[in-house]
Amino acid sequence: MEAVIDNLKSHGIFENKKPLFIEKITVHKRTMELSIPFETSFGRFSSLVRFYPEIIFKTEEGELVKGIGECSPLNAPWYNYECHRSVETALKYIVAGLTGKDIEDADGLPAKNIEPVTNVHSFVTRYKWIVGHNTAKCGAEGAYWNAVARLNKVPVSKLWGGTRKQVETGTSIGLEADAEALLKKIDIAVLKMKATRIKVKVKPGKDISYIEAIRKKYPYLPLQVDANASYDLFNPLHIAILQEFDNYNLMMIEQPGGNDDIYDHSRQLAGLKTPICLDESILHTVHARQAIDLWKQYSSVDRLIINIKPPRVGGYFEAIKIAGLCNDNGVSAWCGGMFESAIGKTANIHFSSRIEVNLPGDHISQAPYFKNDIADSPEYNEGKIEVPAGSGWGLKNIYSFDE
Ligand code: OSB
Ligand code: MG
Repeated sequence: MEAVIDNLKSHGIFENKKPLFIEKITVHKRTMELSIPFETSFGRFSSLVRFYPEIIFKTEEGELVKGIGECSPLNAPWYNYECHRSVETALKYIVAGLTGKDIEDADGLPAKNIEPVTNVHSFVTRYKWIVGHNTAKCGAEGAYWNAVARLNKVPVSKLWGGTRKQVETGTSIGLEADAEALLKKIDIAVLKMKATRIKVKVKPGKDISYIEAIRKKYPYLPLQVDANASYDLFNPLHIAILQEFDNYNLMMIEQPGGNDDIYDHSRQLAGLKTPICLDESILHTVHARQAIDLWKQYSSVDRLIINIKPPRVGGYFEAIKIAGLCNDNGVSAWCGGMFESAIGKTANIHFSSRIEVNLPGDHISQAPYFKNDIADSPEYNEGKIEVPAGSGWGLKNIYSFDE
């Protein structure tokens, strides 16, 4: 398969040509309480730290425009190697790169005579040299797009070639102590939220009996499971469980095997009817292309699904490229979440307005994600969420960053 090209036009993405001078970068930090503590196979958490890179740009005419993005790490390196501590450090390098300064001198103000940025490549190039740290990079790129959209008085989705006015929304439910507790949450998601589909976390020992209980009560519910890398694809007992999932008409099994594995997923599970969804192991377009190649060789493309999370792949342009690649090859794609607060979730919703994102995303929770969110979220109604039409992210109220 050929490499994916970086040409913005061919991906239907707006190319900003106006020189934008970086005036000042400020990174806001905010700790927020989750409304409902969340448990997965890798850990349990009740509060999260979010970073909001804010960039003030100046046009050649002297107009000032502000953009804000979000970085949404977890508290420890559970899901990937990133955590809020690593993001805080990586952001210092990103700010240094963007402002043309050494890390020791990076104060958010630009170096003398530094060139303006124009399109997203010219922006991203300043920190592309940093290996990894995708969650940190995503927040910086978000600030860029937010500013460009506000300058042009259009919603970000328009710059990204998104056409949906609303996107289908599912919900992710964490591990519960027993099937009864899980069913209580399923009831809320089905009856009260009317989520388009439900995803439940599973791990060895908390799997078949839970799914069985759900299916008994809701035989036709669009249902999928997420294992967060908790099964060993070379353990016959684990393989037997994964094969048993085939009896429950699941939409997909998300990342059952190794956190950084693509190859063994493609081969060891080739016999399953249920599609395999990759989350943790797809960090960029090259991984997506390699996964598609492997599924073509050992399985088939209709059994591969990719969960595209902009923070995991280092930004929105990369996410759009992966979505296009999936679509070109008959692979379904959807946008998962990282417990983003309102800015990050809204960015994901704008991304999901692209037609290639063809399965419901994780954009809502049983209760508002946070007790003290940073802004009011877009309107949700019976499984659908509005893609904001206002300029920038289109958020109505962004509250103070001060805690
Ligand atoms: O694996 O999709 C995941 C949350 C944090 C880290 C990883 C994952 C998740 C979720 C929740 O499943 C998604 C959300 O509602 O934001
Ligand atoms: Mg996942």
